[in-house]
Amino acid sequence: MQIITTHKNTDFDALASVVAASMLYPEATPVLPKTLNPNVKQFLSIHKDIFTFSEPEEIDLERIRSLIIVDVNCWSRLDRFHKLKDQSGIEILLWDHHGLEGDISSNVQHVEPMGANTTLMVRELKNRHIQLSPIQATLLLAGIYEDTGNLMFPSSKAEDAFAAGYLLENRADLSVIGSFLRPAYGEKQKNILFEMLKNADRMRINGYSVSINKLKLEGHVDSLAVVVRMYREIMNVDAAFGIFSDEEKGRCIVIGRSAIDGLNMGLIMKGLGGGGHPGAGSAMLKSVNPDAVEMMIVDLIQGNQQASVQISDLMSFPVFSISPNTTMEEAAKILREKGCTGLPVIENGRLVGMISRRDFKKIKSAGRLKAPVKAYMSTNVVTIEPGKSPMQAARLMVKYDVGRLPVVENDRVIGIITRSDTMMYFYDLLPD
Ligand SMILES: [Mn+2]
Repeated sequence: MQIITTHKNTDFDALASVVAASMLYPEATPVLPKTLNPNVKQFLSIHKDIFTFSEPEEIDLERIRSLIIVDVNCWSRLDRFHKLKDQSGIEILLWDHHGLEGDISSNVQHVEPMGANTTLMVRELKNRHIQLSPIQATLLLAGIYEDTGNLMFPSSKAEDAFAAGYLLENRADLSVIGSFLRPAYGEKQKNILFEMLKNADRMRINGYSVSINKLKLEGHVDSLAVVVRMYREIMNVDAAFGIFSDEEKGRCIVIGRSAIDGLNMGLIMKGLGGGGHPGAGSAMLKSVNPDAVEMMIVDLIQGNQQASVQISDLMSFPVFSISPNTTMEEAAKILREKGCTGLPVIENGRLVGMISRRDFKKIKSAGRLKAPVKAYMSTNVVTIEPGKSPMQAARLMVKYDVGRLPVVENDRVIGIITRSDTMMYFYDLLPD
């Protein structure tokens, strides 16, 4: 017997992957976990006759010879089939798009980082010229849209868009997708969101705006991820976290959303023992207090930052500089020769100003070209430290309308970072 299955709390990507797998492996029995996301449940309740699945309890584990696992690579997230973990003689076929490593070792692997797992499977359906009905195409597209945030999450790949295009070609119905992907947001969720907004605050961690909200919750509430997503949008922060503690059960559910590339929510949640995507993730922690969780999150964001690209990786050095007594005439010549638009002015090793091409506009008569640089340089110099992130540099440049920042460490200028250096970083044009 061959079984197809996926992760608990099944979302559209997981459901679509199971359906796609049953087209690729028509002999196999598709099995859905008992816990489905509310909108998936709704979708299935009106498509009952079209998509049929078995329940884990109906399957005799002894008879399984082959297991096709989709959209997950972690045994503990399977419903009942995790019992097969250490059983030998079972063939495992894995289809997964999560970049983080899991604990399922497989005989056949279709694992590739992709915005949605459905994308991997649609590519295969297309290659094999397997016909799709409009309803199948609709479900598959819902899977892609959900996991890629309508192709807007930074984890989305060109392949996801190609697959989406292929499904639209096969008459996927966008209005159906719209009504099911519209989050299950009800009275309970609204009250939680209002509660969160009442004691909302934001902080800066490594240049990112972050809001961490702690809330006591009793019992189970569906769709907390939707609440956190809306909370992030309203707060307009780079990343938002909801720490929902259930004192009775002695546990915390942490849900995070990130709208920024440098802050990988999946990695942060992995650090808390959970998981997810760059844009969204969650974790469940037992017997910890919410304040400790908050501190862990702050630490993880700081750690996350240190691991990624820093200003010291992007800056140019050595730095050409001039002294405050250099004449404007000479400064102009140096700027021309070095092909740069500005230079730091340094006296006794200390940064005292910046002179840029813009400053020459202040010169009213040719005679003034003999004046020293210190008469025209700007003295409120915005600097940055080498350990900061490219995003922080970009923010300073926008805020102070400057095109370059001297990189200062222990009062010494050790490099300079320009607008084009940061641009190269954001567009991934860095030399290897
Ligand atoms: Mn997925």
